[in-house]
Amino acid sequence: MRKPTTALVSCLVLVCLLAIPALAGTMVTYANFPPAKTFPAVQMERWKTEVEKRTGGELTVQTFPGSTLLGAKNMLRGVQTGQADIGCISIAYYPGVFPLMSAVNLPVAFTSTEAASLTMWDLFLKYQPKEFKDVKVLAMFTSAPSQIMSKEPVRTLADLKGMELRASGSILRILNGLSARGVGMPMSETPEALQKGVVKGVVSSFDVLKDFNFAESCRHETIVNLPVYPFAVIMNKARWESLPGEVKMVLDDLAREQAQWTGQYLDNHINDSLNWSREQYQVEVHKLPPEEHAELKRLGEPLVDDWKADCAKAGIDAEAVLKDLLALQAKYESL
Ligand code: DTR
Repeated sequence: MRKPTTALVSCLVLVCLLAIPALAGTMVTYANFPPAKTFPAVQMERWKTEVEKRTGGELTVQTFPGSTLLGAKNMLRGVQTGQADIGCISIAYYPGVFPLMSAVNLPVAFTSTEAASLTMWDLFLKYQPKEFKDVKVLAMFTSAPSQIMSKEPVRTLADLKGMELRASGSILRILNGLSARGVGMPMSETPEALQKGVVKGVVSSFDVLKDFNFAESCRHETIVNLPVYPFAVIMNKARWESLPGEVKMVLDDLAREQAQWTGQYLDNHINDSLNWSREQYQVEVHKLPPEEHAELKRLGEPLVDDWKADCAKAGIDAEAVLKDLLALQAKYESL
């Protein structure tokens, strides 16, 4: 029998080596801007676990929380250009870029994150907005309703006068209407701004009291039920197209469940965070006089008009979107 030539053996070895990565499946990177403890990063880890399990390891996900791969403001561009395969964006940090889905940031008084997140997902599915045409959307979810967390007590709206508060999106405008001083910045820059005294408080959902330890400096919490913030998990389009069909199916099937899971997680976590802050730092929770809630509502109204004007410019039927948003909110909040 003839012995195999050295060239043939080398060829076989090369073929085997090239086959190993194919057998090991595909690895994708997933960037996130806030730290690992916060809810956008917690949902990212849950998504990774489920994806790896459901694809039998065919897709593995390498996660980068805390702006270690991309930060809050370069996330969108970074995913579009392939610096990361997947990224989590806060829609409110990109004014004017996502007119349709910004509807979810309007002052419509969501009381549940689960309901807000499912509403957002259904709205996205129905309208397939072209503002996301350059990326693949893998998941959507929202923050919980936004509240005031401050160093000094805010017992009535008059206490807000001149107070520098960190916010973003539609809430900035509401604050300015109240003669507070809204300072816009992503959540990932807020710990430093609070520590340096650039801001005297934060408007966000109560999860941040524990997850960023804001309860230590913000001992006063005021319930104002301002808007939720919408988030989207997006993937580089070409990278998405390169995935095997069965992997794509697993990711698509997971999307709605991920919205619901994240909403439920955050609804529970809000209570946990508030209880922890009471025990740890004896924070006080204030309620505004009832008539001041009506004032907050009045201040939110022009935002809806502005949003409608943005939609008109982008050729979006704002009335139809708002009608659907309110119907979905009513449906999910009554479950
Ligand atoms: N309130 C929004 C969203 C938000 C709420 N909790 C966190 C934690 C980490 C990042 C963002 C958020 C905001 O202020 O950006």
